[in-house]
Amino acid sequence: MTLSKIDNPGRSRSFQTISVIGLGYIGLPTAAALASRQKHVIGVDINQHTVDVINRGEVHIVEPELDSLVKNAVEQGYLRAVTRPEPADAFLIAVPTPFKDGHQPDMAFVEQAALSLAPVLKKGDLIILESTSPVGATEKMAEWLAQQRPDLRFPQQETQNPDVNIAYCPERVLPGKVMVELIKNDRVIGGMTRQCSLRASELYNVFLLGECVITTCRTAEMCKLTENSFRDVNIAFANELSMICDAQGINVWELIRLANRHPRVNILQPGPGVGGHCIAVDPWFIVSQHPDLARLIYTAREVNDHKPFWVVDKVKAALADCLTVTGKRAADIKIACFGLAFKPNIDDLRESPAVEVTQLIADWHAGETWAIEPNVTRLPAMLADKVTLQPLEYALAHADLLVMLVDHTQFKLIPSQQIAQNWVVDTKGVWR
Ligand code: SAJ
Repeated sequence: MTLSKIDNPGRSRSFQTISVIGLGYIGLPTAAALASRQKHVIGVDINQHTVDVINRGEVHIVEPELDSLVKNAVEQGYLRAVTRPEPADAFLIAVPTPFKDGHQPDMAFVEQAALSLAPVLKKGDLIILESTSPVGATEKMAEWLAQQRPDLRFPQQETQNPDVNIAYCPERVLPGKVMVELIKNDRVIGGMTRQCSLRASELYNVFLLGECVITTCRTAEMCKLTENSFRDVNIAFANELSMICDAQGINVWELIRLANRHPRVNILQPGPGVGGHCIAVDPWFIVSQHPDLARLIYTAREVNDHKPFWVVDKVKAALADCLTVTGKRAADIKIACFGLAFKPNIDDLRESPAVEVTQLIADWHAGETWAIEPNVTRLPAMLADKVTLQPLEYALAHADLLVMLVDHTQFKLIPSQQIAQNWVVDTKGVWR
């Protein structure tokens, strides 16, 4: 069901102090959005450096508009950061949920957050889990809390009027557009009970322009996993097509453009693989709970994870051809990798297939491997000793083999006549 602002006036005064646990790329923007609505926000993070940076009114992550919001919130006294939870009316948990060996979800940070806030919980509080989680995680968290606080009644014990309300509300924001999407996107609100959902909606309506759509916590957990798995499966389709088209001598980007003129076809874009902290991780949460049923989701992960290796094989073939034609030694060939970020026009290199491809090339290639990444000034540690960061113009003028990995705007603007190299592996169809 959809909850309108009339059902749920939202600008409620019932949350005076709100605690956000985990001040990363979701928690900090959410804390800043709440503080910008004159709520007193206590941000909690186990990392002392993060806490110090925020308390100086600065940010430790790059996201448009976030720096000014945090600066204002700290200066006006609406946001402060600490390392241990303090009493609040609502607790919003946005800590990482990576996977362990065998792609099993690692809920240790959620458990740690729940155990650390349990001592300061009081009757009337609301707890919201935002971290991407396997189905059943919210109920598990409620069990951990109930074990710590036998003096309080939780929704699994008292469905009508529990002392503490608990809900699962996944974040759905796109890196690079977080502050816009945080406010505009609809929210899926999965309360453990209907009352829990209503309380959680009231909290989000402090800053939300989108709608709060109420469901159960298990459906909300699955909804988040579904959204990112949907995207992963669709990108895998594009990546698989790109490999088939390459074998057939067909331009995959032209093919997709043509196929997408069908009114019911909308194929995504192939690339060097799938990166980021969500799409390459979340589908595993479904697979880990249903290895026998999640066959398509599993295969999509395999296709996307395999793509960097396929790209490296294309680079190896291009180099072999280059050596044959020029008569040069491999040690004399300079390979320039364009882009390291996990997607265009951001500076985030974590879990990036472009970094993986560049690393694989540098590990194997006898000559120099260069990276061209206008969004960073320093290479990540795993590339630092074997790859050189080069300016765009220098690489275009001096490299022998170009590998296009990320379609940053700067790269798309390079006129094709400026690309003099005979050997180009273009994973994004930019220089076709
Ligand atoms: N990619 C392609 N081809 C495409 C689209 C994307 O290869 O056509 C690649 C990108 O280059 C990148 C990866 O997929 O490597 C992921 O990029 P993305 O833009 O699809 O998604 P993220 O990881 O930045 O953000 C996603 C979003 N989820 C969906 O769009 C369903 C975002 O809304 C979520 O909040 C976020 O994951 C998250 O935190 O879960």
